[in-house]
Amino acid sequence: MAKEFKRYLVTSALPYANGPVHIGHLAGVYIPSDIYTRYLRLRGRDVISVCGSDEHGVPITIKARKEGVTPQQIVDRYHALIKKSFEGLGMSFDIYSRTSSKTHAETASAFFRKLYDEGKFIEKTSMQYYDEEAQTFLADRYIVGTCPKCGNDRAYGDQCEKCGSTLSPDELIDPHSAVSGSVPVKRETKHWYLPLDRYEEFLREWILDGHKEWKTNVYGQCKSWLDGGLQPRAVSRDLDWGIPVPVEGAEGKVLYVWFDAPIGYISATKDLTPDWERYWKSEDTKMVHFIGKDNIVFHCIVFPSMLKAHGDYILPENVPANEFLNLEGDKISTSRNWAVWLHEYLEEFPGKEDVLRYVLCANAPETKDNDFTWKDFQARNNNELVAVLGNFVNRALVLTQKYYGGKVPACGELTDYDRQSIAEVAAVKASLEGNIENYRFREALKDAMNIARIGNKYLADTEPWKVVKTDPARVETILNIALQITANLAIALRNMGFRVGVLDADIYGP
Ligand code: B3M
Ligand code: ZN
Repeated sequence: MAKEFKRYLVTSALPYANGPVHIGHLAGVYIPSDIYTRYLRLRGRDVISVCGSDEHGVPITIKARKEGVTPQQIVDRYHALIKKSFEGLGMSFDIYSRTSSKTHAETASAFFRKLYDEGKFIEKTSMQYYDEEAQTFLADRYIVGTCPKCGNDRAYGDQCEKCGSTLSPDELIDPHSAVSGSVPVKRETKHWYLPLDRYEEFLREWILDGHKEWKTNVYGQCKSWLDGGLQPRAVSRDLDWGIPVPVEGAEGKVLYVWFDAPIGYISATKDLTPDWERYWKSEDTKMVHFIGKDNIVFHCIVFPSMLKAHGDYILPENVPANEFLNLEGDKISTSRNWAVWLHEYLEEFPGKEDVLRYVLCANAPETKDNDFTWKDFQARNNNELVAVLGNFVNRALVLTQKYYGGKVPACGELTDYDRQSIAEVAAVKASLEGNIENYRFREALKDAMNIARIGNKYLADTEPWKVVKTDPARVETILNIALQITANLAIALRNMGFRVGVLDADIYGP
């Protein structure tokens, strides 16, 4: 039997504050998490949704260097831009925090320190690439070269964006510095590693045996990581931007961004409420991480191992990661400026936030990569939102206005057909709820639209505009039912985060 939870903690991947948010982020992470959270709130459940900017890591320092500004200036700029555009879209996070906050530095340091004091890390000295010209170690994206797997000559020291492989700097062919372009030398440096191999058994049991219900793309990636065998992972870097490693003799070293970023979920909760422990330290909390597929290993393998090592916190109950959204058949790319940026959309289509939400949810890459096209955007707007949803609501409201001056007419005796239509709506509502609870948001949106389809069919079949001439009393009942269907539709779409202004009532009750 499924476990009953008393409260929910919803997290959404923290966007890097080195660029604006685009439709790929929205379809993959933020629209689904917002629908899930809004639905739980409408049901009267105890739920909080946390997010914030991820303000550390090499992509930020590289951008700052390129522009000749400080990393702090970069993150201040993009944190403000991202926060504002999320608000513009109507995202309903309970807090949108940032990892450069004081709370976060304290929380991440304390987390590291506890693991350090309890001997949960390995200390290792190794030879790493060093740029003699720029006098800096070359962590992650500071080193570029040719990918050994696909031959892409712009692969990074941590990842090849072309083929998606995770890499280590030593695997790169013809490595050179992204800072000065020079060929790096090797220098000795000490770092702390989380020995993931020690958590393999726990992870196998917890995920492979215990969470067979996870989405197949997520479960499959976890299985292949675990079957491949886990290695110790460095949790520190030689950089001057980040949270200083809180131990003696660690000058010039900071926490690896993927060590501190997920702890950001904890710090954000702390900033939201003094009652944060109720969410993080109770088995009655259902924690759900919304992420994109490139973040699966960090949320399913690395962060849970950190949480397990720490011991005070709960583990996620589900990690419903989505695949990627392409744009007009081509991979979305920040560096090639191939994207629809949220802040630009909001400027160009004022008042059309719901259209974007609708299209991105209807076409969300839930089980495979998907494509966004402007043609499809237009078609869905005209053939679905206008022709199905708008048409029904408009007819129900216009007729009510015309015959009853805008007042809801009384419901008289019901025909079998009335009862059948009402029952259909109830069945769709139940299906919609099940779909949201199980992270099938596209299906849930189809359910919501089916309520409008039932409404359109109901009006077409009952023909109130004709019946009004012969049996006006019957029309009262017909429009009463049409308005009930409209109300159900409004609520269903509220779950989707649409700003329908029809109803604000709490339809589900506690
Ligand atoms: N900033 C990576 C990304 O945007 C990263 C997510 C952190 S979640 C803790 O893909
Ligand atoms: Zn590659």
